[in-house]
Amino acid sequence: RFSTAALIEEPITPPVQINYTKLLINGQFVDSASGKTFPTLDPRTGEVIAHVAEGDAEDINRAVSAARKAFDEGPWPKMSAYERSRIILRFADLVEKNMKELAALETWDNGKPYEQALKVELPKFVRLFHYYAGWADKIHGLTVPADGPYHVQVLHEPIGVAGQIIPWNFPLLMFAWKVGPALACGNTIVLKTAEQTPLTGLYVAKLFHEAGLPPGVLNVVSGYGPTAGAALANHMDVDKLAFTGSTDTGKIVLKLAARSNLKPVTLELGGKSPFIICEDANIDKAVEMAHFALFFNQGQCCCAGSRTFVHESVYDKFLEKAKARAIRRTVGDPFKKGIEQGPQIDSEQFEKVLRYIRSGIDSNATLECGGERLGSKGFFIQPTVFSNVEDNMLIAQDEIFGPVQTILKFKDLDEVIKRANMTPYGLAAGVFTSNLDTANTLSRGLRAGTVWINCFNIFDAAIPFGGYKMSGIGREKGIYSLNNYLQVKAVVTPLKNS
Ligand code: TXE
Repeated sequence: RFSTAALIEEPITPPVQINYTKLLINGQFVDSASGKTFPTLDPRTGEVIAHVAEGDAEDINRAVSAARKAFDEGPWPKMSAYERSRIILRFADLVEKNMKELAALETWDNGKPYEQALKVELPKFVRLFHYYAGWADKIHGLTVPADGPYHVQVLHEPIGVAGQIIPWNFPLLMFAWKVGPALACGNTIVLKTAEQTPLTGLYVAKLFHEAGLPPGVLNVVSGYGPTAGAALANHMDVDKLAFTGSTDTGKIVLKLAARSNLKPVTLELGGKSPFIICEDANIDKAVEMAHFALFFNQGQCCCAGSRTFVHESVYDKFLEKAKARAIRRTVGDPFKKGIEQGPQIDSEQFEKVLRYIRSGIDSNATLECGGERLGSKGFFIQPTVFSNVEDNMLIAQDEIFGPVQTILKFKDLDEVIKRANMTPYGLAAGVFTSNLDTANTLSRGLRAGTVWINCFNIFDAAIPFGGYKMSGIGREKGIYSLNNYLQVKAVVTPLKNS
């Protein structure tokens, strides 16, 4: 029943060249200290796109030294905030000029639809840097009243060398969420990209240097987690760590940070977000939005609406339409126009998703559609819908991170709030209703960092994002992210020095 017309016979040649595959340390592209490289693969075919320098602990040391020097000796943290903001804006202009190449590189390395990369993610990337460039010269401290004859200033200073570890599902956006606020506050950075998607991070870091960023301020190291990533989390000279990835790895980096120098850590981790469709919801819109909430980006979103709770009175109608929508989803070469879904990122994630699908079938959820790989090449999976899902099934508990919608039935609000919260995660939630009281009750009752009402996946630069419970620590984007990258210093002076 799925159209395989769009599937790959011959993959479309990406309209971009790969120019940057080395590590970017102290403003220079360099080989890794060990001379080793690793392959990055095309998820459409599993074939090698390029060999990239493989950074490990020694390269992290070199990058941290460069970032330390750039922080301690300047000019970046001491430069006027206005100048810093100008460099960030110039960078954003260069990204705008190179949007097509960047989108093509992102699609090639990650497998996401080219139109999504070009029309959604790159504009959001640029917008985020505009937003934080705007903050750069508006970050300031306070004076506070104290008991006694004291003048008390509270200074907000950059925190120092920031270590940042990002995942592969949104390589460019995760770069922006991390780098934008850190630079606006005057910090220097060592960023480790995900081993599956090293290409766009190197490209944009190069553009940052063209825009006038001084050497050593932004260092990008490609490499694996247990080597390069762990070395960064464990480093004694890194002053702050920001991580996005799985909850298990989040625990590892938090331990490394504690064991080394107690650097503060922000974590943006996994989720199992509820998407709740109430009896008074506009069903057609709810179907479309629930579909988008789960299937967007091949289902590889930390905030994916991966538990679709539907009120019993509209359940059958919703299910029929949700299934029809999933069957209509266009899957194929992400470079092809009109394709909604590309391949999963790699064989590991592909196998993981298929394992969860088998577990759903074994636990007697009803497989409404999909359930298998699509084609014989690359990592494509059929859009899959399960109904009659129960809370205790693995597919309703674990983060599947793939195109698998699980539909559950509920009777009343108290019940659905309780069930929606019955998870170690708390990243996001969706609510579909036309009743204001219901919307208010649910948005107050759900323990999640974001509640989208009659919408989903709204990622404005100004809106904070992050998780309750095991979905993370801290918030990114908006004004909240600035605090992650600032130290607070109280300076106390007697009013009269007598
Ligand atoms: O994640 P990891 P993986 C979830 C999703 C997915 C699962 C596994 O469920 O199926 O995690 O994906 C680096 N020290 N999310 O294995 O391992 C790694 O190199 C330091 C949710 O890809 O967490 C990469 O740069 N760093 C998520 C980053 O951590 C380490 C996005 C993420 O990889 C490390 C991705 C170590 N010991 C996956 N081990 C989200 N929240 O959006 C790995 N890394």
